[in-house]
Amino acid sequence: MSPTTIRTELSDGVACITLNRPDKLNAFVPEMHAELRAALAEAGRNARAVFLTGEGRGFCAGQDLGQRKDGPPADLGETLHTLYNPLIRDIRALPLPVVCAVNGVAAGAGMSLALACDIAIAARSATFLQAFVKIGLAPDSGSTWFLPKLAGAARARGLAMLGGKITAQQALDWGLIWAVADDDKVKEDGLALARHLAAQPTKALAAIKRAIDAAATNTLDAQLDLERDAQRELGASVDYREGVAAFFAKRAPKFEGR
Ligand code: LHQ
Repeated sequence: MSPTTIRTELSDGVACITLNRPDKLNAFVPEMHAELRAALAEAGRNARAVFLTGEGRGFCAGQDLGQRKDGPPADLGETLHTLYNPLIRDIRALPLPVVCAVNGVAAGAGMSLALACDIAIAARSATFLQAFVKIGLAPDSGSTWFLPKLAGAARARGLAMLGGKITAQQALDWGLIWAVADDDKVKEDGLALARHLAAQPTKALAAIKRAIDAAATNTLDAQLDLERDAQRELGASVDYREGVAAFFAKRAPKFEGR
């Protein structure tokens, strides 16, 4: 059955995923979680990079609050446990680079989603906000982990406690994202980055992703061991052989992701 809350397309080794609830600034509903996770799993089988963006003027406004305003209070811990946390874990565990083009506002868990991606590029007019505190919540979906690591504790506290918007340029200056692009170029540029990555040594990219994540909690000793083990594996890869051969032949390498 085709998805209803996202659009997907596979081209040039890139799984392109577009969040597609533009009227709600692509806010999350359970179907979107399920469809997004299925698309990531599919990418893991068929693609060499993922490109994620939003339809319309927003990237993602976090949880769809319309689903939360009536009825008895939901167990939000359960929502995180069953929907958001698995999604963030899937992104980090996927052995492929995930590039996101933040085409507009990224709020609440929508901002967490952008932070969870490997490379985030944002439209000049995009904004980022930790909207949680404005509705009586604390940041989730990894934001309390990503923010202090990327931007430092002072900025993390300010963003989370004040809940104010920052611009794409500020997000760049604070180390939250990789680049800013003109609004009409952000998707094109993001897709070009994803296409570039899809033609790179996929196993090496996966090892880089794993190693940088592990560095967040490892000692230097443990990290040196991890680097040794990863390099041992990569040294036996087809792409390493190709990379070295291409270097000496003074030609561009043709990496196969093996
Ligand atoms: C929305 C939403 C939205 C529904 C805009 N829901 N309709 C996890 C565990 C479980 C539960 C709780 O949450 C979490 C994680 C979270 O993500 S908590 C944080 C949830 N998100 C927010 O609090 C953000 C709420 N949205 C906003 O503050 C603003 O909409 C932002 C700053 C994102 C954009 O502002 P504007 O550009 O001024 O747009 P707008 O407010 O006019 O929104 C456009 C439409 O989208 C509007 O609908 P309408 O029918 O009036 O045109 C909004 O109601 C709708 N929308 N966010 N999260």
